[in-house]
Amino acid sequence: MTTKRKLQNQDFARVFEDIATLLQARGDSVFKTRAYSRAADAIGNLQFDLATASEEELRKLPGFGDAIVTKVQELAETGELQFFEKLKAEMPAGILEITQVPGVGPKTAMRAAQELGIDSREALQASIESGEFESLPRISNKVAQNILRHLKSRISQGQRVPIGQALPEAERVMSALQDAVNGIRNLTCAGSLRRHRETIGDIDMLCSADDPEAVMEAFTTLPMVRDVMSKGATKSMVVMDSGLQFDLRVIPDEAFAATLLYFTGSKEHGIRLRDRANKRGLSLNEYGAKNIETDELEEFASEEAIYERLDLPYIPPEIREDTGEIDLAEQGELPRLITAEDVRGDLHSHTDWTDGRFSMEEMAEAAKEAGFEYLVVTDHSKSATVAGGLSVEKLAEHNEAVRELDKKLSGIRLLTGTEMDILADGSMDYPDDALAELDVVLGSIHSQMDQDEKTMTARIISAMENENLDIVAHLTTRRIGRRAPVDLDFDAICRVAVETGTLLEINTSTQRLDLKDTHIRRAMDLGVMFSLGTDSHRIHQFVDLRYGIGMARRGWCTPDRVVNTLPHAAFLKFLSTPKPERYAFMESYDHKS
Ligand code: DGT
Ligand code: CA
Ligand code: CA
Ligand code: ZN
Repeated sequence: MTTKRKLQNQDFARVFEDIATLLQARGDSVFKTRAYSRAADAIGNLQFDLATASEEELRKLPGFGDAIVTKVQELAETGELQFFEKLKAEMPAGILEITQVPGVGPKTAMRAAQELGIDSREALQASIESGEFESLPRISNKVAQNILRHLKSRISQGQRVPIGQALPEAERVMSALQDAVNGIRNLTCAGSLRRHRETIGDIDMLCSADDPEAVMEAFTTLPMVRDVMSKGATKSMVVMDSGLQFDLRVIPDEAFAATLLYFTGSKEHGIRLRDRANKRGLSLNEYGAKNIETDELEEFASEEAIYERLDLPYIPPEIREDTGEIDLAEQGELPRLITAEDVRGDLHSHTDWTDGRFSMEEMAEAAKEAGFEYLVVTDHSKSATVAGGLSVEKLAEHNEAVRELDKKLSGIRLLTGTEMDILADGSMDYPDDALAELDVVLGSIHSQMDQDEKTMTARIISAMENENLDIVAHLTTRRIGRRAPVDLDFDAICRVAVETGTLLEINTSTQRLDLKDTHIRRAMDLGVMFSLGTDSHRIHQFVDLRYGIGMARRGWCTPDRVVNTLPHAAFLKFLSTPKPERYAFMESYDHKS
């Protein structure tokens, strides 16, 4: 069973991006290719559905002339674009696939295809590994090895979907299902999504209902369903338009807690719990706990009750990975994990002064709306030329604008800041006196990301030794599924962070999630303190805090280790404390009051 698929904005954008790539590979003029990439960009920012937009609405969009408008219409009506299909057919296979790899532009992809017959990621990897790839013009060993690094990290990731895509989609599906059928209770996601892993294989949904068959019918006929893999009386499996697979099980109320525990996983955590149950004469299953001698089934009203039956406190889903949580829980020493409610301010944001899309005032209002009490405005520094980084003079004006707006607004406090490039040699992108003026200085690696581990580590350490640099932002620079992390000695950086009083950022942007869970856990052990930053470039991105909270919780992070859990006044005190004494300030602060 297949329903006809309605194109989403991202599908249109994808087609135009692909056209731009193919035209560039073919050697068409920049003028012509740019029209398509600009159209793709414009679509990325739209607030309405392109598939159902009127011609009038389309023509109002920047760069939407006849050529683009008719193509949008053809795509919306037929689901296909003849121009694109013909173009793809004329070009060597694999160009689009290979240009997805960072470091491989359309021209290189074309040469690789024509001269070396490279038509896939796998062929590209083989060609680099054999050294053949370096026979192409302008491909040095260093360039080739860098591409290989990206290639390997991409391949190892397989077909999993980033949580930033999976979670909103799961929420849309749940709300569509609630609307489509009456009498659904406890509708929830289990599996890796509930544990907040950074990528998701498939989505495991559970609910209870009076009429399971009506729920199955509604689920398998949701408008976003592409294929129904199986449909049963209480369990169905579908693939959505996005390609994500969803399972839904209808569970009797009395078995719900046990089933939720089972399907939340992880598998390894579940195995440990079942061992524990066995030692207590119980066999834990999806329905409850069966007494091994009497065969009698004990049922549970909540996950808490099951843990309690196993002589454990409740263990939050994010840390159910069998990495020591059960032993610690047994000793009553589980940490109190940070929550979104603990976070008072956002320490990383951009406006239209640089590469943000909204004015300072719009961003401030949105941050307030999202529940933040303070916001640091951290536009880019002068070397970030692609992002329109601010000169020293502009930075002074920016500071003034932040202070003016802070006076004007109520309900949110603004602080001055910068997201400053850490230059290739570890030096600062602004003079010290300009940095000293700012409330908060973030330092970021945005250039020369292919330095070797020793150079990169020394670069970051040298930046942390500057007394004006408060926070290292998105330390590893990875972009999930797109760009591999830089090479660095993480432990060495953590040690210097502690020595110098520098914070490491947990960047909550869905593209980055950097630091990630394993880093955070290690850094927690090494005594590091953190900041949370949404890195918002648009007003709707402040809510992405939740993804960083997921990562932080997976990293066993507690609120007392995150500086922006401090109320505004205490945060100002923190900032006015000399950098080497700031960790001590956090340690002595009474986080409970
Ligand atoms: P994913 O989908 O790859 O992102 O990861 P999960 O954790 O969602 O795994 P999935 O969808 O295969 O299964 C969902 C949960 O069901 C899993 O976290 C634990 C439970 N589960 C699945 N297979 C097994 C199994 O063979 N043994 C046990 N004990 N539990 C399992
Ligand atoms: Ca799953
Ligand atoms: Ca599954
Ligand atoms: Zn940023």
